[in-house]
Amino acid sequence: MSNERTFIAIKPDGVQRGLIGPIISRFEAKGFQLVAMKLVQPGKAHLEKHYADLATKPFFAGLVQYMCSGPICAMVWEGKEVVKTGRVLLGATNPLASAPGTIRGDFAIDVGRNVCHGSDSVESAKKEIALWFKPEELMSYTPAARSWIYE
Ligand code: DAT
Ligand code: MG
Repeated sequence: MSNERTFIAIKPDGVQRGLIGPIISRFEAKGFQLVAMKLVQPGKAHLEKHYADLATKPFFAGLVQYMCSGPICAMVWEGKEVVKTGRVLLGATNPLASAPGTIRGDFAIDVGRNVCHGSDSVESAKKEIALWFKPEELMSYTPAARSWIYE
């Protein structure tokens, strides 16, 4: 199915460091399709909900504080296996362990400043998209290059 969707976010450090363009470029160049995008600073309660699975971790409070520290570029990308492949484009959670050529591998050093977020399963992508976007903010369109990307 080429209509799988994932939630990708450029975190406050990525926005402040001018990495919105380079990060979007990698998803575009791969052939994935942008279906929603906005710059938002949604606040503590929203970020606690987004990272609810990590609530018991010792780094949770610091993580939420960092995510609240500036605007986030929230996006939805669509394409065949985009959830799994999106995370490959991002690289390992700890940037020091991320392969060169990945976003975190090329642009980050500390795990607490790893510039981007990507959903880890189709199920969590659905939850995250519903948390960050209203249905009418998600675009449905056929990209002109579609038949040059998919056989
Ligand atoms: P990912 O963002 O790769 O899905 P995750 O969901 O396990 O990783 O964790 C969410 C974020 O929390 C991660 O991007 C950075 C932060 N984080 C994870 N593990 C951490 C740790 N051991 N120390 C500090 N921050 C951590
Ligand atoms: Mg995660």
